[in-house]
Amino acid sequence: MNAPANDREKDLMGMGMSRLRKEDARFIQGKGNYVDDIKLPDMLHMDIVRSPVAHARIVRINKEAALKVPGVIAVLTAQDLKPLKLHWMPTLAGDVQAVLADEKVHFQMQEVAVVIATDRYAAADGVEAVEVEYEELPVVIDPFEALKPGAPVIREDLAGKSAGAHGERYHHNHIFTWDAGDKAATDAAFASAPITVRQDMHYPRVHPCPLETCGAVASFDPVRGELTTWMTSQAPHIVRTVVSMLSGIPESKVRIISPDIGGGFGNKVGIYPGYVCAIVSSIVLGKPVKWIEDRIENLSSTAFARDYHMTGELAATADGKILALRTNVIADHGAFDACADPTKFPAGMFHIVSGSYDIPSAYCRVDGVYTNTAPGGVAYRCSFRVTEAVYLIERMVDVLAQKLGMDKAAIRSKNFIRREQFPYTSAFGFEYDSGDYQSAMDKVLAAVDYPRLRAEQAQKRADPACPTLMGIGLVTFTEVVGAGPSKICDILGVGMFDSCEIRVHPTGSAIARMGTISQGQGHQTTYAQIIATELGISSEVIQIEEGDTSTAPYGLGTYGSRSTPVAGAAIAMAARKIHAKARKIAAHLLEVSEADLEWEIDRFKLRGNDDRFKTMKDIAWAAYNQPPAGLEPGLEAVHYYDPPNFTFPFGAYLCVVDIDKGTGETSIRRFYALDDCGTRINPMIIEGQIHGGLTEGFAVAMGQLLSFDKQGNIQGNTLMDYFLPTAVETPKWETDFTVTPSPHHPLGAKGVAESPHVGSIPTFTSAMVDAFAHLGVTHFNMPHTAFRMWHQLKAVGLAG
Ligand code: MCN
Ligand code: CUN
Repeated sequence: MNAPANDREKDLMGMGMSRLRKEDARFIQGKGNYVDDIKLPDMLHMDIVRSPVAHARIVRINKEAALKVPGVIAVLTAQDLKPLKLHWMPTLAGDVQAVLADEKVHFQMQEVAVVIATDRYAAADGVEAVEVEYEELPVVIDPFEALKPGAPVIREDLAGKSAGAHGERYHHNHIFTWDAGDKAATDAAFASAPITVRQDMHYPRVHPCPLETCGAVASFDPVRGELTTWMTSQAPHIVRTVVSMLSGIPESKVRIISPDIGGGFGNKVGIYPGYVCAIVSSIVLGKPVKWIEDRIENLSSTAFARDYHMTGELAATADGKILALRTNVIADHGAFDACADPTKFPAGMFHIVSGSYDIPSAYCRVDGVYTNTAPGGVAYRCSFRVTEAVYLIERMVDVLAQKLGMDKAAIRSKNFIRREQFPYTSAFGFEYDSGDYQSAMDKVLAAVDYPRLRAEQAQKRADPACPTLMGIGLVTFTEVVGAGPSKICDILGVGMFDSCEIRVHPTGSAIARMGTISQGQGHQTTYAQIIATELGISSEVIQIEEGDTSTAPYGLGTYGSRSTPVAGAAIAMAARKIHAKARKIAAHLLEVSEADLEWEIDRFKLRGNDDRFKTMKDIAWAAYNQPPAGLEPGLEAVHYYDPPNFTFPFGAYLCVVDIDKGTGETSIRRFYALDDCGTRINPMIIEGQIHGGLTEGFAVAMGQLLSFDKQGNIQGNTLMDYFLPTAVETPKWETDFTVTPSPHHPLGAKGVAESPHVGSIPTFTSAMVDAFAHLGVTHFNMPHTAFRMWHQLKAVGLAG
């Protein structure tokens, strides 16, 4: 009981400790519980008929042959959903999307009909037997073509609508125009600036490609009128709200459960037709219905990421001080605007595009466009278009440095927001909470001996016999995560707060429930660490439960690295409510006044007296047994936390590449990543998140791509083509950190999970382009595959 403070602290396994992952015990023994592990009595299986063409009228659908397939129970089309008014559904972006194609298909692999059968194989045979006659229409896959006057009309359902959810539409394939910043001031700064640079770039269409695809098991109980659905959702509560609104079933009778999720990465934020069809099928047939998509379906039809055609411009003085930033984006959103952004921000947080730099004037504009491609535009390990924004500004700073003949590090130093300028309001109105960019970059440059690397590069450039081109990439990024303050961030009107409920049991263990849901981030481990430190209860006896709308308080889910900034704060605040009550109980038990008590690790003690104390365990027992007069029994609390601001994690990354002059093969010689996420809850988990994010960044920069041919056939939608790096291809990562706490977060913590992805992608491009910088190259687009590099080498007269 009276062990030394050091030992007691260690026993808690609280914040700051590299506690091993609690969830690994089940994952590494194959004991996880994923949606496809859910098996209910009498469960039916659903499979989806998808369009082979990208744009066509549906002339006829014949179900007869399918209904004769043994085991097939039903075939549903848009015609069957019409009487229920469920053939179209609202998207998170304020558009509508066909649940099943209604008279027309808009992209290849669009959902046309569903087949429900007694087993998965019969359902698939049924899908083969459904006959659909299509009358093909002209296809548009290029957003620039889509905006031309005579372009085919993609969304006939919107004919004549000159306004959408985000204002005016100036063309039948135009979705919205969104802008931020001060256009007049920015234009004026450009008109009088001594130096300007401009660069077009395409951030290609990629896909998060989680190992587990999307799926659901819907179970409607016609007797009780209750709907329970297990599904792969990063945001189960908002799904419950939407399902209730669409189906008319009271929200109290809808239960959404996200069990273990095999990776989300943004792919599992949206609401897909498959989920809706599984639910409708269960309601119609009165039996549980399971739908699990396959890999090709996942890559072809669920939310892609990016596909931003960006133009960046910087205005500067001759010695490299940036005066203004201007960007213009044409954003391909596919056939339905199904982006998952806070409702008021159709381009997400793209206006973080001024980055880590003190830029006096800035303006950005984004135009969303429909094409005959799959809907999406979700983030992929990125807080709502932050990846695109960081890519743009970091590329532009490099382009400017090149034009001025300045070093990449020097130009960044010259333009950094300095430590003493925080809190700093950007030209776009974001209030950056804290940062120290110069110290972060200096630490990285010293760690890799930057001057020596530059000397080596100069030597290699001077030697024509050198078989490789050496490139050095440097990026100093700022993210915006933790959406978000409810006053500006909502999803379909629900504010983006988050929540936590903690219940301490009589014997001093506890259970806590949150409105977030882990997809691999280790919340069961790290959330318990926060509570352990706040309450003095060992994290080993704190159970964490997420993802069940019937038990957890309402929360907005896990994406945009918001769990630590928002739910993490809710956890600390709920624990502090319990702490305050515990203090009252301790005072009562020790018969002293509350003011005479001090808190030490796991106990309240009489100030300065190590022998008179009550541990949290003693207090928990007393709470259920002899609470002071006037105090309710029990020891629990709920807290809903609405953050006052976002958090702004940052980092400095450096990459060294060697490109074979003959083949274009690239080797990542070194990758050094320094991250600052404020207070660190679990350093080991942070490191794991950073390794994962860097690996996904490597995948995007070096190989991932979804593209379309002229007929709208999707390319790259199998794992034969889509690049998922294994341990063989993945470089060795070196990680480092600084700690600049967030002043407004109760723990000083910022999010971290997406930083390595956001920061690494432009670092790879920076390094690849740097290898060619002495040959006059300023930019080329991703992915930097060997084949594309070989073309690049040829373009500058190398590679034979
Ligand atoms: N953490 C910490 N100290 C901090 C910040 C975070 O110890 N200062 C810990 C947290 O306690 C948590 C983890 O790091 O266990 C990530 O926290 P955070 O940065 O708050 O991000 P979220 O938990 O909200 O995770 C979401 C984020 C997103 S949006 C994507 S995309 C992504 C990512 O997480 N998807 C992932 N990492 C993933 N990792 C896995 N394995 N699988 C996914 O699908
Ligand atoms: Cu940003 S992809 Mo994550 O938000 O689920």
